[in-house]
Amino acid sequence: MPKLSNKNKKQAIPKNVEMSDMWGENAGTAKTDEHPRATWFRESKYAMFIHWGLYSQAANVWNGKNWHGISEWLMTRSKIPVREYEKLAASFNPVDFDADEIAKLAKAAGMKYIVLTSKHHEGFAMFKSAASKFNSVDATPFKRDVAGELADACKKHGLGIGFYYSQFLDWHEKDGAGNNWDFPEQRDFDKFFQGKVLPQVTELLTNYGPVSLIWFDTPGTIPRESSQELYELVRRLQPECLVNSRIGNGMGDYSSAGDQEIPLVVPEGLWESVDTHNDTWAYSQHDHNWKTPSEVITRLVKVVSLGGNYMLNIGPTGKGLVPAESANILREAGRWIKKHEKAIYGTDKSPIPMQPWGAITSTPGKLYLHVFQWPSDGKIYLPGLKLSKPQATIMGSGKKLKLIREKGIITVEIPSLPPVRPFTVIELSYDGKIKTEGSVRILHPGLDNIFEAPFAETSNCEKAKRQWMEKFGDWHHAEVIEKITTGSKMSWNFTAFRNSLWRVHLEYECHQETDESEIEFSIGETSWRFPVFGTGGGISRRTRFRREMIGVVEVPSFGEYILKLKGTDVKGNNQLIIRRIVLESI
Ligand code: FHN
Repeated sequence: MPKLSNKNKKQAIPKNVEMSDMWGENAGTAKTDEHPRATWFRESKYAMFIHWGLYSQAANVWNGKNWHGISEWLMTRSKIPVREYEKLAASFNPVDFDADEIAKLAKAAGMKYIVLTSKHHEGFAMFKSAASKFNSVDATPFKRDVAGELADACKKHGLGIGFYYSQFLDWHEKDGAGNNWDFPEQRDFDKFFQGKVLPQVTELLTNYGPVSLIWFDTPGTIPRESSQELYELVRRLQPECLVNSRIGNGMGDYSSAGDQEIPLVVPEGLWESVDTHNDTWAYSQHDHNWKTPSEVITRLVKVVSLGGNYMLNIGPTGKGLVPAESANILREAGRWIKKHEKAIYGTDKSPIPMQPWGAITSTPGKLYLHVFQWPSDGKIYLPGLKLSKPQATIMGSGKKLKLIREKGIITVEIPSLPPVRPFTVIELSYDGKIKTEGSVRILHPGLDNIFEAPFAETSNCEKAKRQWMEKFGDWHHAEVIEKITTGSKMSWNFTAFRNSLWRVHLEYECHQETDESEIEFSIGETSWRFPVFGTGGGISRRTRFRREMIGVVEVPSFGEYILKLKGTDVKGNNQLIIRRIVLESI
């Protein structure tokens, strides 16, 4: 084992770590983008995350009480004393665990690498560790090295292996962060860091062959020197191994977005979205809220169209089995992915934002149009694109589709029903380089046209991101416009094809004190004022967004338009936030 430096200062860390520290400020944005070690990551697109540990056996029940939300936090939610929690290890015997089956499932799902929780916040290592006996080999009747078995299975099946490691929170250790029910006294973080974190990460990077990535988490208030030392350790032991941004202090090779966050605008640099199949990461016996195959595909494609990787989590049971519903859904989505692999792996982001009908992925000379909503007018519009000699076919059947230029906009003529379920992909080839020009938003008849906050021009108000939990640890995200006052202005440009009629919906959240504030809506010559109403509670606690119909508007003819909102009488201070405007086709 390499000698570990001792340059960290003894540092006391706060006793309470808030949920909001989980990935927040400290998780920064990673920089490595063009480095060759990132190539496999950029091409892979889809990965399996596995949350598996002692908490999986408890399955969100403790002493007869059911908990809801992320089950790997049971120890802290129930304030379970370390000695009592250790008993879970004494009975941990997941005889149904079969690393090979999990690797095969990942393959069938279309995933290219697996990331396992080698040690989550509970402090229990799913691998043989000389640094702590609290591990799957030494502390359980199971006596097996889970990380090792999975690494071997991944190698056998041509998948990458990565390890999640909680470097800051460790509820089992007196000096780790987070456990103030057993250890209320001041802690010596560096002692824990030198004595457990560095040795265990060294073990992970020494004993299991090439590791594709180390996935650190919840940096909280980890000292900069510790993040730095950890990063250097990874670089020294495995120069090709990637590190995510949750190592903390703005370090890492790529950025992990917030839990379950799919942004609307392309993030900077190399990035991933981490999602879970239901509303918990580890197994919870109460959670059956699985994302369907269509939802899995849609979420994957959206992320890929923004240039990111999608890592979707599964939570095996205490016996080591992947819940059947979860496995079946992943396989079902995988069948579609396999048929459309050229449109996913090795692709790049879309040249234009999400369209009302779906999302685009690209390779040089090709655009892949993933049609989530099949337009009833038989047309797919590609606003803002200039392509030389474009040709369109239906992916899979090779059936040619007619392309026309209608009023300067490339339009693909499609059959009345989607030939492939759940989604049809249209492959569009062209010569030379793609050019973007003019408005990238067109009102698409027959579909909901969504004007999202981050795409607005604003004055006297600001764009922001909001995040909140529904169930405990079940994060939701919204991109909004905030600080709206009287005189604030928001606007979105778009092209309309022809005369058309639209029902207008506004999605917003409004504090009770701002009830009955007044906003003006306009498109072209048409404008009216309407009230917004208190949506209850304070802003951004649980989801309080309300989508409300505010009127019907006629767009008179073909042309360029601007949709405008203006605060005409807004009460209170920063108590109205607008998420989006939707024009529903009538
Ligand atoms: O606290 C953890 C949580 O349990 C889970 O592991 C997620 C996965 O991204 N990360 C932390 C919260 O962001």
